Amino acid sequence: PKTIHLTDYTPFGYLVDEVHLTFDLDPSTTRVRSRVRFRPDPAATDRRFFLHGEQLRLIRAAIDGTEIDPEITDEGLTCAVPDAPFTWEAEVEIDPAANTALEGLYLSNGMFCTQCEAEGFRKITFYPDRPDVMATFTVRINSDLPVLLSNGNPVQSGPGFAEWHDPWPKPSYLFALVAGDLVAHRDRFTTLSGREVDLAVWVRPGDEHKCAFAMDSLKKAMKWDEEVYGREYDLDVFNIVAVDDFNMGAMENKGLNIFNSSAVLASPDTATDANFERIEAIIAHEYFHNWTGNRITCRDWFQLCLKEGLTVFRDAQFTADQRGAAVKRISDVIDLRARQFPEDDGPLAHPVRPESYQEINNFYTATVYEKGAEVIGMLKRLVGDRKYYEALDLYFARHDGQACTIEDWLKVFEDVTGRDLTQFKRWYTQAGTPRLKVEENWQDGTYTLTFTQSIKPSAATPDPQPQVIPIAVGLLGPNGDEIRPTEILEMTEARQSFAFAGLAARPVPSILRDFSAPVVLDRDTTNAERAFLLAHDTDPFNRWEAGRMLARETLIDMITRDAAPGADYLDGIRAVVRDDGLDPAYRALMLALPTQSELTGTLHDRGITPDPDAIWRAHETLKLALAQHLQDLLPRLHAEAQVDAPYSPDAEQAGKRALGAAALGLTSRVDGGAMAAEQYARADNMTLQLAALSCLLTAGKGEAELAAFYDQWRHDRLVIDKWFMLQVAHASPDRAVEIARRLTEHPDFNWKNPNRFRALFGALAMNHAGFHRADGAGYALLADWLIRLDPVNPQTAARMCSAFQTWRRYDANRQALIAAQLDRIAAQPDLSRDVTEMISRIRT
Ligand code: DPP
Ligand code: ZN
Repeated sequence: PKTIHLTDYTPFGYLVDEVHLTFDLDPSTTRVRSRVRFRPDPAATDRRFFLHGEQLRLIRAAIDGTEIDPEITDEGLTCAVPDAPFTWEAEVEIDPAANTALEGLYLSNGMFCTQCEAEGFRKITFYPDRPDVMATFTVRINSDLPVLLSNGNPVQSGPGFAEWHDPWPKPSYLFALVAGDLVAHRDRFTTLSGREVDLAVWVRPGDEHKCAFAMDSLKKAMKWDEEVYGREYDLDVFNIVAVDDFNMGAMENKGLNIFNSSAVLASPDTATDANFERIEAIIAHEYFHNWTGNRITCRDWFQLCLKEGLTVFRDAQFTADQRGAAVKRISDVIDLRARQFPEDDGPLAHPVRPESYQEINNFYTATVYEKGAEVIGMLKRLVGDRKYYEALDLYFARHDGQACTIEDWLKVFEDVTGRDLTQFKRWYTQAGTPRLKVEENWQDGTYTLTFTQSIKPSAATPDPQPQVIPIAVGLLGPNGDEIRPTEILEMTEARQSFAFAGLAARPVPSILRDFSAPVVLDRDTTNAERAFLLAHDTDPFNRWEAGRMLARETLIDMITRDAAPGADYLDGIRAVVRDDGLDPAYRALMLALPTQSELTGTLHDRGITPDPDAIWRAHETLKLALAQHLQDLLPRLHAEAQVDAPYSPDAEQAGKRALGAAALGLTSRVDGGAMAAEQYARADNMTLQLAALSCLLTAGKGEAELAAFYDQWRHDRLVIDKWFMLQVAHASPDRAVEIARRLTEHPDFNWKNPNRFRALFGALAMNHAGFHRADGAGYALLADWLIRLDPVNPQTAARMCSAFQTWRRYDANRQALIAAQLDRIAAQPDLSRDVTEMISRIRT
């Protein structure tokens, strides 16, 4: 496959004034007629006329009404065109029913739908399918299906057809079409300036009762974006459609967001609190794209973080406002460490703005999204809130209607603040997680912190240079009082000192408060000091972090020197979780341990080869020790989950249930699952039901409940996904692969459905010791199924390859076993570009 480079960017030679599309829908022979007004772009120099197009059967093409015979390849077509404005017309035939890759126009349960980001529109018709070509679209859909939707506002409709017009110029990746037998959950929203917007969530009949929460989230997001960013909606309608077969979470097509049904459908009996929170966040995310992504889009796909990093940052702000900033921040950092740090630390490392790719679908990564959002958080910390919003106002004013770059984005901050962001830009251009080593000095009332930053060289960034790191620091006195409130130290050198003078006693530092930069902090300290911070830190993030680090060091001592769980950790956690003045959601987070795969990262950093079985055993031992240490408190903590009010997925109730679930998890380690069985029997919502079933499975029980659960929910696809996931996720390491293998033979294992495939194999990859079984059976099973999935759905297959990305951390035996599977995958004939690229990057 060929490699595309950022430096090769050249503008398209033509501007597009308008696009007219007509669809005659048919499952296997859909006709698409296009009429496009092109004109030479006076600013461009390259006048080659190339239209992307893949898997299209050209019926006819014409320029200004004259039929032509273009030169067609696998990738598109070229032909001679006039040196003046002209009208391009084409008619193509496509086969949505055969489209299992779920990219372009495809069928899902009899519903026509589209996914065009990043490069799916070229599977619908011939077009300059690149984000810097923006045009207004008018779409006519001919079909007998009852609901026919496209972007923008409805123009007219009648029996067998509907016409839509989108007045906002957009790139083709934001095109969408939906046709099917759908029902709407409707509402209205009045914007700040009085525009009346008709809102609808479209679902398959039978799912109507699962839309209310998504609708409510949408209205909250619309209001929030007006209040916080001054951004108003700009069409008369906003439609959301739930689709069962979807590669991503959701897609921000202009005025017609298409969602994976898992990211929109929820009712208390079928969705957990975590599902509700995720839905609220994704609805907001896609809605926020209307300004950060759609009105202002990306010049090319290297700039993906321009819209994704910013939109993730915005949805995180929204969730923090809805549900509490500390808990949201902690959850995001847990996620960043679980998904982005391993990526940045391994063979898939790439900058937030990559410089080359073979298949852009492989770059919808945690680095582009989550680290991209962290970079914006740092920028906001460095310039302050007021300047941040001033810069955003300028961004919207200056670039509305444009396709932009990271340079454009940084320039608005430079113009508003007068700062030079040349060095800051390295966050976008260098791969790798900076490591921040801390040294301390105390002398004559002055406390000095010296930081050394370093980034491990990688293929993407062989010679890393120092970055700008905002380090939020506060100081505590010996009695636990805060003696210096948080301030931001702005580190720019490779090694740099910051002094705090006039102190009466040596302070205890609280460094990197609120996780002010996505770095690994490396500081020699004692568990006693961690326990002190766990008891006293005023920064809720760092207080949690102190507990997390205590847990980590406890586990590492258990793994490496067979130590017993220490009192610093057990007593420290006990004091926090018994404090009823603290938010239950926060206390629930305190009870979780660093994940087993996270521990492999720490061990690897310290030059110790991680042993998955030893890590698993330490985890089990520490959970048991914690359960015993907290035994008298657990019934009370568990009782928090029994709220008297009717079920609501709000933060307050969800936090109580999270604490209850954490307590139940520990209790099950000492009562053999008795309390979990009781909760299962009584559960009247999915959160309680699933928590109970998970505990039973972990305790090696729950066979009857598992069968009953299946019978109860066999007709609900999203719940059956959970049923698959649960059994593998909570299997003991020696059984996980066998259970997964057995489940692949289950009649409900519809492996072509991405949610179902991910439920099973995502859970296997997450069952750390199970997946990394010493005989390699886990690797072989996953490889078998990646090979099977690749010809059907390369995008989802490629995504799952990342289960192997940390392979170099393990022992020689496991490395050899994984290498053999990677080589077996790579040797498959006709392997997709997606998987080829992933395997070759991982294998190096
Ligand atoms: N739909 C994906 C997202 O919203 C890609 N744009 O992030
Ligand atoms: Zn997005």
